[in-house]
Amino acid sequence: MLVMEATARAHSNIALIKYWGKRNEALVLPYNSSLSITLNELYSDTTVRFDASLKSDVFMLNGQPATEREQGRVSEFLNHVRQLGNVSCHAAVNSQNQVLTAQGMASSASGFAALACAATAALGLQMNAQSLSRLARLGSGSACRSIYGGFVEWTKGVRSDGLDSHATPIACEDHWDLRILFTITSTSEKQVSSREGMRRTSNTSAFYGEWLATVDRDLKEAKHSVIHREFNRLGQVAEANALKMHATMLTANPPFWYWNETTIRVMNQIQSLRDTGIPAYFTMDAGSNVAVLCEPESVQAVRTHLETIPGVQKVVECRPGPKPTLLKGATKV
Ligand code: 2P0
Repeated sequence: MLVMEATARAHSNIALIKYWGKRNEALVLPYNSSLSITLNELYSDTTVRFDASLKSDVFMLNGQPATEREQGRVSEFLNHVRQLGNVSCHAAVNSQNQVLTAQGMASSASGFAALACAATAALGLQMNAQSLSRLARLGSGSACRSIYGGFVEWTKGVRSDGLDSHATPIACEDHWDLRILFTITSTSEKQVSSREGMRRTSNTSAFYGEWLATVDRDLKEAKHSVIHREFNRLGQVAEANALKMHATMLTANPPFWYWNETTIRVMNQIQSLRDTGIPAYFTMDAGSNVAVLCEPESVQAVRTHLETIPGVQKVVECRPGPKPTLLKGATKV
């Protein structure tokens, strides 16, 4: 009986310039380029076992059978890998997240990046990072950025086949000791998936055109700030870009938002902290949790402050993190 197995760890990422909207849903091709930091403390460990005796794909997430929708997404992704490896057998996928699933903490980014690495390693496929990034993108857009460590850009590309839509590293994780304080305001599942949110926004928001008209400028500013380690410049453009993305949701039809009362309290408090001379900036993805950016010298003060805000459940401190690693190589039995 043929069994091919591998385990990989991939880290999640937080976008400073957001990916929001797809020009091609099937190939997960974005309307705009984006920029992120890979995160050391938030990751997924995924084992993939291709096994000729399996009658269908099986996906276990955090020790539980995944939902039908999640199973479907994983199977669809495995079809791409099977095609690349020219194999037809089913696979058992076992994934453990050190990320809160489906609450704007990009569990799909680390999840699909780890799945791409483990599944291709299990089949012994030789993939360079760029091909892995393109493959991970087919599972979830933000996953293409998690194929690299440190500071990463996802270039949207212009081709209809998506060959030029992949991530590229712009600075390694040791380039800049930034801190990202993940501030958990809720652990319940969000009502509008980011997939549906992007679709609704790009189809109906009058502000979406303005988003697309200004996001390249934001990206250029963010990239310059990362390369030259200009913290206030980076914080300002990241915060403004996040608010602009959320403004497109407020103006969608029907409108929607991911924030809760605590999200807004955290935003207010970060602005007040800045007024007292402590530099810190916020960003939020498609969820109610807030990622607060700060420098090492102020991290303790910012963290202590965040922990006193009513409704804040937990603060997880991250730094720029590494690229994926193969924890266990392919075995053939
Ligand atoms: C990002 N987000 O750049 C943006 C900002 C949410 C807000 O990527 O539909 O799970 O699987 O490609 O990657 C979340 O969306 O979406 C996301 P799909 P994904 O991080």
